[in-house]
Amino acid sequence: MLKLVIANKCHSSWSLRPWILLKHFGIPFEEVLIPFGPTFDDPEWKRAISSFTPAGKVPALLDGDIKVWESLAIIEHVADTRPDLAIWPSDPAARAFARSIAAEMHAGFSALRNACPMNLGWRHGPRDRGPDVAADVARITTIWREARERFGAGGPFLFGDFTAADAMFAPVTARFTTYALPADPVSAAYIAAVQATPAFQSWRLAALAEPWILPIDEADEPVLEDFRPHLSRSRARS
Ligand SMILES: N[C@@H](CCC(=O)N[C@@H](CS)C(=O)NCC(=O)O)C(=O)O
Repeated sequence: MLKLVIANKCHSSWSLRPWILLKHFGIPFEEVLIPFGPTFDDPEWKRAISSFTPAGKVPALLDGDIKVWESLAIIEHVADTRPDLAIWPSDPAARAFARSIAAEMHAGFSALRNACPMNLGWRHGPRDRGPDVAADVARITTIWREARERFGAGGPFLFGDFTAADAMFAPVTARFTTYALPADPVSAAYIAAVQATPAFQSWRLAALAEPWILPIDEADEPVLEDFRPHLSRSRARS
């Protein structure tokens, strides 16, 4: 059986990408969750994952003796090994668009990723997060609108049915929710559709039950809603 190595569900956005894909498509896998240490470069955490991946980051996939790392490479490996599943759209134009935006996500949007780390545990209010974040948000919502308009007629996702591209953007939808980022109506409906999937819901529930706090991912700003009230946290409360 496939083995997927991930970290904290509340915080590990890259882990969510292949995880939601495998879950959504009903592909059986064993989950190995190795909680982060106090920092991302914690030596004990690095040691714990080093047997699974030479890159020292999660996610990683073990398919028998084959090791795959990098979220997009894992998704491609799964797509290669399961040609019976429509993991990428079948129409060539849709497929090309899907691959391009998945790669754009994998390589980019660092302003948004740095300023608004995924944290499913809290919800913050809207605020000006600077021009670089605004540019990332504008590009992401443009991608979502274009995909929905050109290819999305068959369902609520970017290409109608849920595909690898939706898996790549799933953690981004969480950032829109956590940080109240501005979303036009098409983007807001898309965010809601991703977050309503049983796979996303089950990730979120598990995330909220986690006992771990990751200080470097807790934004230092007022909290509108705390979804993990059982954890005692001192920072960022209004
Ligand atoms: N480009 C990588 C990014 C992986 C990544 O940065 N993962 C984070 C967790 S969400 C990590 O392992 N951080 C530990 C570190 O940077 O040392 C991918 O697509 O898988």
